Amino acid sequence: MKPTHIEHIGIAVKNMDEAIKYYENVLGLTCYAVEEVADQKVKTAFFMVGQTKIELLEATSDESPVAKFIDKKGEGIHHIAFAVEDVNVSLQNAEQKGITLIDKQARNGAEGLKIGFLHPKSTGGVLTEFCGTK
Ligand code: CMX
Repeated sequence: MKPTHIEHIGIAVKNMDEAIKYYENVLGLTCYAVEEVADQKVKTAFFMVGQTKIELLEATSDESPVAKFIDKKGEGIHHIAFAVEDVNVSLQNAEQKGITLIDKQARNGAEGLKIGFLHPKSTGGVLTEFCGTK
C-alpha cells in the first residue's frame, strides 16, 4: 500500500503552450511528451525532475474537471499522484480506512498507466491520485 515515490504533480494551466515555455525556458526542463487523455478531458504535457514528473493539464472541454477547477480556484497545483504497485489494491485500502473514492476501479491515464483518484474532501483538500502499472 505504501507509495514508493511521488509519481507526478498535476498543474492546471489555461494555455499549455505558454506554460511549457516557463518550464523549459526558466527552469530548464524538457517537455518529453504531450498527450491527450480523452477519458479525463485533458491534454497533458510531461517534464521529468529526478524520478518525479510535472504534469501540465489543459482542459479539452468545458466539462473537464480541470476547466471547473480553474473556474473556481484559478491556475495552479491540481493534484498529487503517488506511485503504487497496484492501483486497485491501494483504492480498496483507502476505502476501508474511510476515504471517499472518486474511482472505485483503476482506469486508464496518461503514459499507459493505471490511475485512480481519492476525493479531496476526505484527504485534507488535496486531490490525490494513485498511479501504477496495474
Ligand atoms: N483539489 C482540491 N479540491 C478540489 C479539486 C482539486 N483538484 N477539484 C475540486 N475540488 C473541490 C472544489 O473546490 C469543491 O469544494 P467546495 O465544495 O468547498 O467548493 C469540491 O471539490 C467539489 O468541486 P466541484 O467544482 O463541484 O466539482 P465536482 O464535485 O464536480 O468534481 C472532483 C470534483 C474532484 C470529484 C473532480 O474534479 C474529479 O473527479 N477529479 C478527478 C479526475 C481529474 O481531476 N482528472 C483530471 C486529471 C487527469 C490526469 O491527471 O490524467
